Amino acid sequence: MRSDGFRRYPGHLDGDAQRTLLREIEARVRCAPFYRPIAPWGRPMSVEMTNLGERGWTASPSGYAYRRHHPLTHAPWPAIPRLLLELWSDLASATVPPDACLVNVYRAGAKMGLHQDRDEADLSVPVVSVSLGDTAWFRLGGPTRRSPCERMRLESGDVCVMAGPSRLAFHGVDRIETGQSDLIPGGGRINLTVRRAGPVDPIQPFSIERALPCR
Ligand code: MD3
Ligand code: FE
Repeated sequence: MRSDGFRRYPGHLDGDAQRTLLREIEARVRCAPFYRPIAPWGRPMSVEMTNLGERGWTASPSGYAYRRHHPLTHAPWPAIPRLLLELWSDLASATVPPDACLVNVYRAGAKMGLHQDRDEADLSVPVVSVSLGDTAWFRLGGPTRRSPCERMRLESGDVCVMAGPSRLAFHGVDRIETGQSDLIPGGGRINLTVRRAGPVDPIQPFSIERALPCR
């Protein structure tokens, strides 16, 4: 158990829920195909991506940004499946709804270097992640690149919540371990991260001038 707000729920989604969610993702990917982003330093990433929701995380030679449209089709991203919205309300303890879901696909050999997630407008809102398919060797550190890392295997159906200080922890995926799940045809892993990317409206300050008189 970590004390930094990171929580893991091993096997939170059973086989039926995983298959249902995968089918919903596959249907949406037909409208918003996976693509391989070019990192700002010019090399294609080993992970393929697409997004769901109002905003989607994109990488390109001009940098990282949340965008409202798919960079190749220019269509708005498909909707976030209901199961993910329910996970968010059950686990994120956030007062705002999510507006983005990054979908990462790891085929054999794909990995993700150590990084922080800081492109969202409000970095205090938690992130909820769902793993499907092959097992990831995940590395979770702390607030600096040199913080000690904990290694864990993320398996199909596992859900993680990054709240509190862990929201800004460095993390990465070292490698994919095949043969642990037959969920994804041809093998591979899909990770879904449900997020609030856009600004969180401040509470409207109470104004006596605006208050309606009682009658
Ligand atoms: C810790 N994804 O999409 S999921 C990412 O497996 C990302 O695809 C990895 O890192 C993946 O940005 C890791 C677990 C995860 C997701 C978001 C986090 C851990 C996190 C955000 C902050 C801290
Ligand atoms: Fe990340």
